[in-house]
Amino acid sequence: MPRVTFEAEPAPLTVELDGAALVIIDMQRDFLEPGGFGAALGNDVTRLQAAVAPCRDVLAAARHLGLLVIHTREGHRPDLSDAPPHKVERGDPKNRIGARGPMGRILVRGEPGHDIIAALYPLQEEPVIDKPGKGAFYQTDLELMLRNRGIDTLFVAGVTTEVCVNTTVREANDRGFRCIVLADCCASYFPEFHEAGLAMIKAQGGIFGSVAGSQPLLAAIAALPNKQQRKSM
Ligand code: TIU
Repeated sequence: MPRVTFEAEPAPLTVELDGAALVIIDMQRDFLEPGGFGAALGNDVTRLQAAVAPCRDVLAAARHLGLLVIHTREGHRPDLSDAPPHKVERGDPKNRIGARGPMGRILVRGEPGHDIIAALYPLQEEPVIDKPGKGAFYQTDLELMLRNRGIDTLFVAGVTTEVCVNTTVREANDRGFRCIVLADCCASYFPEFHEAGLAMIKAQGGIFGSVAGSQPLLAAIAALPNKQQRKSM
């Protein structure tokens, strides 16, 4: 696969696409649609909609290129044996993790609300990581999957910017992965936390990673010669 160069903060980047994957964090009905976990926490879930179209465009480009795409979902086993009691106990008992809502039991694997939204639904061959925590590396086989494929760079998208995206990026950074957070492909229930979440990643020379818009990346991908042209170069 070719390499792309595009604008990013704190500095422009060149990425060998062979060593890169797109990781889409928790674009689940439970966070984006009314009646799920996000709404149960008292949030305005419509705020996350802004990330859907940019994610869809990057996902389409990644699929076209043949880039590894990994989806994650936050949630727990139906018996909640993997849910820390202190996590479950937070919030109104009628509305907490495991309670029954309009999309099934809140944040429970296998329930309609736990699934990924239709617009970004994984293809059969795209791995889906079910994670019990906010970070995608905690108690999952994500790291093994990335190392087995020689991946060292992650394009990160999803929700929410300051919670699962930030936690995952911090985990990835400590494990030696380079993270490029796609700003408009992420969203938060709190616009100010979205901005702060991105600022924290790219500050201090990119202390946790880089932040880029999806447009510069997509433009760089669109400018790539196609396979046939590459062969004759
Ligand atoms: N509440 C909130 O902002 N986020 C989460 O609980 N999980 C994720 O970010 N996926």
